[in-house]
Amino acid sequence: MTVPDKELFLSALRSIVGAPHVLTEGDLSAWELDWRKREHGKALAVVRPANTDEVARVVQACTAERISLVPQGGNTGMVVGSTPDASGTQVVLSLTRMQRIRKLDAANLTVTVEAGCVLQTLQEACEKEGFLFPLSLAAEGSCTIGGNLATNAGGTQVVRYGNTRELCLGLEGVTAQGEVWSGLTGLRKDNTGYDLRHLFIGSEGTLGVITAATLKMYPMPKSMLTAYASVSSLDAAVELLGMAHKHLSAGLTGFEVMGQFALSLVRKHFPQQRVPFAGEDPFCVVLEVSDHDSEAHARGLLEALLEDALQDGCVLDAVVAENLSQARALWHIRESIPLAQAQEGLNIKHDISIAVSRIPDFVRETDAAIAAAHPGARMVNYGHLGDGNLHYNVQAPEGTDAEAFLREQEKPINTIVYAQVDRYNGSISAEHGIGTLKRHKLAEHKSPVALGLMRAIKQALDPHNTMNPSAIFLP
Ligand code: FAD
Ligand code: 2HG
Ligand code: ZN
Repeated sequence: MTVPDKELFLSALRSIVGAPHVLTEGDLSAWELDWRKREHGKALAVVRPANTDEVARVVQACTAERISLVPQGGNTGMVVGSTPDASGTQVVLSLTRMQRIRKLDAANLTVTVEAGCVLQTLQEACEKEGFLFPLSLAAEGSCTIGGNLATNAGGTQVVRYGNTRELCLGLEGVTAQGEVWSGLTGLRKDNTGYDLRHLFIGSEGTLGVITAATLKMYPMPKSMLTAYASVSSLDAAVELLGMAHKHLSAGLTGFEVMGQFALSLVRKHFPQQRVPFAGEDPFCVVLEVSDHDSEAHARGLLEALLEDALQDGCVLDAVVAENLSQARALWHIRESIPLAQAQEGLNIKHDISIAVSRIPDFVRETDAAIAAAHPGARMVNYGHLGDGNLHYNVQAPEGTDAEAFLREQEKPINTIVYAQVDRYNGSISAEHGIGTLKRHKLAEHKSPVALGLMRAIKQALDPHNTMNPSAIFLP
């Protein structure tokens, strides 16, 4: 695009959203740099529409000029999917001005919300009316509903409530041609042909822009109790999970595992947090029970589970939170691991899923393979064990240059881990998505038939390849 054309294009954008909401100057790193600080792109402009109509007109203006758009919510994604490339030719479409909760329908147990609403704001709004919006992740103070849907985010409550996909009953979106699709039905049953919402969920901004959604709410449980237990091995953690399913049934709402090295990073970088136990047992678990009867009932169930598990030997030690602030503190330990990892330095992330029963063998074998090939590499194992989703991360050897480690060893380490994931019939992305960071890996690990179908969908919905063209697919 030549400079006069560029000026014309920018003035068209300004006339749609207002000049203060087309950013081209100054420090744009909040929109151009990804959360993990892996890539600093360069935007043609950051455009901040206020409503769906403005989104549609911005998309029309971009498509007419074949200008690429990168939709962005809270920019907390883990796979460099929400920031522009370095070309200076992509528009970042930031949805954060669209935050309205349009309707809370108590009888239908649904809430309709705009894409830029921050997850925590929605949780709090539902709670105020006595409902639970169960999606929960450490980035909830800044990630948005649009981003959660576009990545099909998981988090810590999936074991009971499912991923974001399971929480979504309807969508409103803008197509790559700039048309508005209104699908905010709130229906639990609707078999009128293809279910379009499922195409947009998890599409990482590559098919269109999500502008609003109708989501499920649940009655707020009477009691939610948290326990923290140490276990001697991952096998013991899996055994405890099985016992928890039996004892608690649908009352089990969270089950997270944390390796001792991951916890040591929390101790090191957040010394104000009181991490239970001495730090000698290889793994700890945080689990949560929700109960619609009473706190006493919930406590009874949880204590019976832990007594059985202590007797059985799969749990070595355990504490149950006495009150909400203790429960929050225990969850905070788990949620601080990604932040502690970031403080420790750049790191390699593998967000994988494998059948729960096979995770202990996977970790034993893969740890050994990496230790042999990359001496000193530090394995940071933790994650959503209840869903078979492990964050199998790798930190550079202590005291070494993390940038050099990533440059030289990320590829061979990825190769080891993903070959193992294939051997175990797992997935190379359980919840973070593909973004730009893993698109070459997707091409290697997805079947050609599946990739062909995905490309056909992309071609049909976004024929000019203007919607987040660098994400998911290799050029
Ligand atoms: P962004 O990062 O802005 O965007 C993510 C992707 O969605 C991009 O491809 C973008 O183009 C697209 N997108 C954003 N908004 C829209 C829209 N309105 N329409 C179309 N496309 C759009 N993820 C989990 O799944 N589980 C976790 O437990 C978890 N924990 C995290 C903890 C921390 C500390 C951090 C930093 C991140 C964590 N994440 C987790 C990753 C991240 O928070 C989620 O992927 C989240 O859903 C991204 O939301 P966002 O608004 O920040 O999206
Ligand atoms: C979590 O579960 C997030 O905390 C982040 O998905 C995982 O940083 C990671 O690898
Ligand atoms: Zn996670």
